Amino acid sequence: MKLLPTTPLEQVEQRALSLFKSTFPESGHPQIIAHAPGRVNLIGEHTDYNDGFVLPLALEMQTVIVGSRNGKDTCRVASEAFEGLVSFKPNKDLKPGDPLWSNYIKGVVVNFLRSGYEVPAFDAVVVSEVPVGGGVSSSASLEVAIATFIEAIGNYHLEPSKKALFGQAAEHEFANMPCGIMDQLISECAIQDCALLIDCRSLAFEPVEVKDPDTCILVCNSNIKHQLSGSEYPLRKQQCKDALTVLQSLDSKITSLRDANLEQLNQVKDNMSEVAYRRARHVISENDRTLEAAECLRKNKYETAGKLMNESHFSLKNDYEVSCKELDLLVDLASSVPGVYGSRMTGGGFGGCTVTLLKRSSLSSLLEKFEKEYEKHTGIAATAFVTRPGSGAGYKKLQ
Ligand code: GAF
Repeated sequence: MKLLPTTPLEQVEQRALSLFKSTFPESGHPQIIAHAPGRVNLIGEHTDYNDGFVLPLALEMQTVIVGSRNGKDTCRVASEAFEGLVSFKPNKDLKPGDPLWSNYIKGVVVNFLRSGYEVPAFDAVVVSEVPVGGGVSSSASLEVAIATFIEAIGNYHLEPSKKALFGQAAEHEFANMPCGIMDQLISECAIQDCALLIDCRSLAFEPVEVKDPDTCILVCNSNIKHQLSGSEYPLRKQQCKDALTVLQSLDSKITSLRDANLEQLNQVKDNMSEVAYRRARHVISENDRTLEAAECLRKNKYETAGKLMNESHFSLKNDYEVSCKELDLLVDLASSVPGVYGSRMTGGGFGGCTVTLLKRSSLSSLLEKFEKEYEKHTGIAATAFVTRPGSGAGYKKLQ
């Protein structure tokens, strides 16, 4: 299996500049070029909306937005990936509609306006290297890229967490996806060569360096597309809430699953459904695993970090039930290759990607294994890329 190449940011920016010129030939040279990355989460899955801990890193793959104020009352946006020009007036009454990709943009615009920021009408183009529907946060990278673009054309300086929250709100209201804050926060705040241990309650984070040259991070796309705005993600949230309500009868200081431990959960086990119990067991144990994994990575203890990743997958598969047979197969295949420390599904689940931590010297054996076995068993070809932790969103003024 060949690895997907990583396109340097400058090349993606060049594509966006050319697209801007061909889409808006009358507009002259654009004023702003903004970018924001996709993400892969090393560990800490389905914990963010339970006030818990996550350990994601930014991909080197980015969404780039190039554009200018247009001095009119209507925004016009084009995307390299989709036909047509989208037009809308930047006002608080904007509603979601077609095409779907433009909702992430409109949703962020509305959130700026509601918070009292003026959004000048703009012409812009979107070019993205982040695979869509691959579970690596293409939508969060678009939200954060447009928030960064608006910050730049408005000459604003927003708290990073505020931009992330605008993106999250856009996702909730304009894409019907009640996500947590992990994807937008890492896209905004990522630090080169580091994963971030994020406390999703306070939104504080600590960098955890991941730059050992002998170790690498492989992201493998099952190429099964998930549709998270379907019923499963909100259902998991509800089941966590059900478990929380029961835990609160034990101790009113428990305001989210993050505050509970397994001993407390076991004390109230008989008062909740078996499903709610397993969902809570995943979240509580995943928080512990995430804190421990961050500590292990800080000390270069990859064997233990990998073991925690394997345990995370097991818990997501059996207790949280968000994996699928294709992801399980990729994890099993990875686990059978010597030199692989650990592997797990990453992101919301039901398809998308796995993340594997391994010795660099074992990379070719792992790729060979995927090549030989995955398509044979699923009828689908997987794709993979190696990533180092990239940096977060940013922009340049061009004139
Ligand atoms: C999706 C969501 F958008 C995140 O907020 C997070 O909940 C993740 O699924 C699961 O950890 O990516």
